Amino acid sequence: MTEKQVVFPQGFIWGAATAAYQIEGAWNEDGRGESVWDRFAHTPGRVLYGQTGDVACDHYHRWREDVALMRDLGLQAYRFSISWPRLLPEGQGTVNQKGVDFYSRLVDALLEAGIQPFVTLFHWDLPQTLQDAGGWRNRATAEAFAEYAALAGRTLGDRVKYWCTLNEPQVVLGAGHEHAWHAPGLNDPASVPAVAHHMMLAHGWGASVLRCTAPGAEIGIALDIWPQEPASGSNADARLSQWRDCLANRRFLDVLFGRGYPVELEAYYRRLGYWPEGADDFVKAGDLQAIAVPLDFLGINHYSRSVVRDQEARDNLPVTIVAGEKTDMGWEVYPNGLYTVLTRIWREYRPRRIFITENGASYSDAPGPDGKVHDARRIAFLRHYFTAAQRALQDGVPLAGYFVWSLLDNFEWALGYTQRFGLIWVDYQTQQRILKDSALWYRQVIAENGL
Ligand code: IFM
Repeated sequence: MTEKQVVFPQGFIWGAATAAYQIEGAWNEDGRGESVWDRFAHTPGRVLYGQTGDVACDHYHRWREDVALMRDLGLQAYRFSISWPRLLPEGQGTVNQKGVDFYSRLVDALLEAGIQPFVTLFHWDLPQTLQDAGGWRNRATAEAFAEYAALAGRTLGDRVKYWCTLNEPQVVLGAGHEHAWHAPGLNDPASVPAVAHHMMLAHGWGASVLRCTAPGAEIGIALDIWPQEPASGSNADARLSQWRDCLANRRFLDVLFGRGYPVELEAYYRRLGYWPEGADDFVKAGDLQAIAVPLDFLGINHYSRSVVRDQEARDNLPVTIVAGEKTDMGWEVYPNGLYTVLTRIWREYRPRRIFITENGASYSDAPGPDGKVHDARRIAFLRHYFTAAQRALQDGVPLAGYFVWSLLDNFEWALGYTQRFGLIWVDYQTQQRILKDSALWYRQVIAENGL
């Protein structure tokens, strides 16, 4: 197929994505409460070079300029997240009207620019007050999330049509509660199954209250799906890849699509004593139904794959292999993985629609002597991933849109500002923005609805 033939269906939505803590800054302005990421980043040794999201891209003050850039690119949609503690400084209870006003103005400006807002409610910045009370280990946090979702629906639901409840719960689980790489910085594997369940419950309850408070809303969740492929044809590698798929992907997909938790997952945690029986079981009557509330779309964040080999079978070799070309994150460039993910999810779960809610690459290309950013590797990356998505469309996958991660270079969590995913370069000293070559190229893709 020649590139010219890579066209997308009419009405396909092209967008870009960001998240509140990664771009907004203004961490303690206008009544915003503290989030777990403020606490984490302010704790020495947690984030590379001690960097924080205190200022980030200063989007809280520069949002008008950023919306103008989006309009200039011809973006049809913009996926951003609401900072929960900006709306509810304590996580529940008193509402911060200035926070509501900020997102309300942003939504109005987007709509005026012809850009559909896609709102994510939870992109990792849990209010610290809720964390102090136990965070996602507590069922009460899911209740607080439902209150927050209702508030967001009541205040923005008249204008925002597309909603994602949670972003990448797997990362909050593994990086945040098991390995302490992310906020809240816990090394508490025993909490993992309850934390996962309470996040799923928050999703289900949040989706249900949005249905009431934002009539006509299209509701989904954004999961990061990493295929776990076996390194060889051996049974040991196959078994390991299936288990890792269960831990990373199926634990969320199965329960969201009404199949309950994978039996092997439950048995594993029960054996470890992490999933109590009887009255102490954190799964209560009605929970699984609440979680499996029908969704309008599934959001898939996809970046790369893991190739795994069984360590016990082959002593001293690393479990995960990364071969071939890599981005600056060390993630393999493997566009076929996107095709595999899309067709597999469609085959096995039949979501009504799918959005690629994130895909992109970190490359550090900086402005050259001509003042421009020639990020040819990002263009090549996106070209190949777009082509893989279009192949999935041709095979019947109901893919409705594509959000490039990210609109702007931003705070890449524990890696601080060392990774640049943006279509737009950000100079963190001056806050100058420069459209990279990839942004100009993306503008053309959007205008032509294809390559
Ligand atoms: O920056 C993150 C984003 O917050 C969630 N998905 C992956 C991106 C790149 O690591």
